[in-house]
Amino acid sequence: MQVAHNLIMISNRLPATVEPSAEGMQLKPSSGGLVTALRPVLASQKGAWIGSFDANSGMAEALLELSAGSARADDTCDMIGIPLTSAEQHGFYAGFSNEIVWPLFHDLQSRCNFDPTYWKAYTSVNHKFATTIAHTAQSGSRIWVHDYHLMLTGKFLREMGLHHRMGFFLHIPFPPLDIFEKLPWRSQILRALFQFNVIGFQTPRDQRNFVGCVRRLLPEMELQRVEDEVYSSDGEHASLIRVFPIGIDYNEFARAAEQPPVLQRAELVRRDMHGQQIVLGVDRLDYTKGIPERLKAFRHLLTTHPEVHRKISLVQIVVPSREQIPKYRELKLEIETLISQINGTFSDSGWTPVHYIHRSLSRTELLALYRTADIALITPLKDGMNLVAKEFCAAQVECRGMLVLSEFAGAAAQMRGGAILVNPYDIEGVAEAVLRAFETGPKERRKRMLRLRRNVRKADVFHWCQDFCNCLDGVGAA
Ligand code: ADQ
Repeated sequence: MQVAHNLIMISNRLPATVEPSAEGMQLKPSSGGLVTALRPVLASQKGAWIGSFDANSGMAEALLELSAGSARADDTCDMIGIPLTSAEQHGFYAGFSNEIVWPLFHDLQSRCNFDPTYWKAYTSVNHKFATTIAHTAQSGSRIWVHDYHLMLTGKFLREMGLHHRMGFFLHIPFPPLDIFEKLPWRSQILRALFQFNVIGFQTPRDQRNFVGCVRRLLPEMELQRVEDEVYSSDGEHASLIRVFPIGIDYNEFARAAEQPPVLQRAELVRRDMHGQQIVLGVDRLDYTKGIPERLKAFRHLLTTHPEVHRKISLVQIVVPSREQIPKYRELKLEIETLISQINGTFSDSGWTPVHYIHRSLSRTELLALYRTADIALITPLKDGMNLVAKEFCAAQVECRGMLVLSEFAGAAAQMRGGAILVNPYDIEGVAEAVLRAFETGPKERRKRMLRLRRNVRKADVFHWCQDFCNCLDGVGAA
């Protein structure tokens, strides 16, 4: 018998990887922005999660064992996997999603590869997702589709006759008209999005950009703004276009940052840094995160302010990501060349200006760094939200750290009160901001961090999810 699911989440990837163990194949919960945010929410509801997996990964076996009760995952939701072949992953994921939509939506159109075969793969994989969703959904299920990989699923679901309440949330930015209109499939994508009852964005900037594109590219669409909400109708379907800034599980981060293993690890980090201020960068390996620009700013600081030598070090964590794509391999090389150049020029006995870690950290290691850092330097060229900025604040239980944040991160809209905002392209400006943070005294640091923490606590991930689900419940189904 099919289980009734109240909430069906759909994302490109299932939030787990598979690993062999003594008891057979096991699902291991994966890390990453979306997964980190949603896991606690699904655990508290009768939910299902639909996502793809690599058909060659052994995941199929693990999913079978899971349904037979012999494999374990830490999630309490049912997982329904969609196997994707290498060709599908190439065209749909690496191709359309990450060589077209990802760079374009981050305003980096020169990095796009508008290969028409990618569109075919994107369409066919979105259809495949819709087929599985239609099979899983029962009367009363709410369907919540996540992110840029799956923008066409709503259209296919309506064509399959589904009248459920369906929402879509875009985790990445939505670009302005002059960039979006470069997309050869711009109208098809906009029209498909309007099959969702709720279309959610991270910031007012993204909502504004989306509405601007619709006004120009779909003039038949009626749009009406009521305060922060925009209602749309094409005579057949009505949608609500709204901002839902994603949050984190604040209490969990703050609590975990107080645990003995984190304190011990933090103590070790402090001891190794010999009283220097720690500037921390934590990013997935991605050209949107502004890592080379940040390194150049740090180099500029060391060049123009020799008085900070031996008193400050940058710890740059880079989480491996999308390494099958050549541009990402080139970026890694660029980062490593810059770091060795900086260390080659400025290192002195007992002082290494840049510490570089290229791997995924354990939660304890990450929290210890968040807790110990004197300055978090988060300078994406553009970012939907940036959860690292929020996690850093939640883990700053002693309120000693300063946040230097890109004005182009979605998080800047909520955190401008306590953070020092910078233009990540302005190398001198970023260097000056780091110096300003370095020189800020404990009283001002505390005041700013308390304000930031209040903000992050109030708009946490539960608030985000509840808000989205309430909106979905409030709108009329199709
Ligand atoms: P991402 O681009 O993945 O997410 P981000 O929001 O910064 O970016 O989240 C990264 C996540 O990875 C954080 O939760 C962090 O804890 C984790 N992480 C980072 N470094 C790590 C390390 N070394 N080891 C282990 N874990 C690490 C996308 C969008 C963002 C948006 C999120 C959520 O691109 O703009 O904020 O979705 O909507």
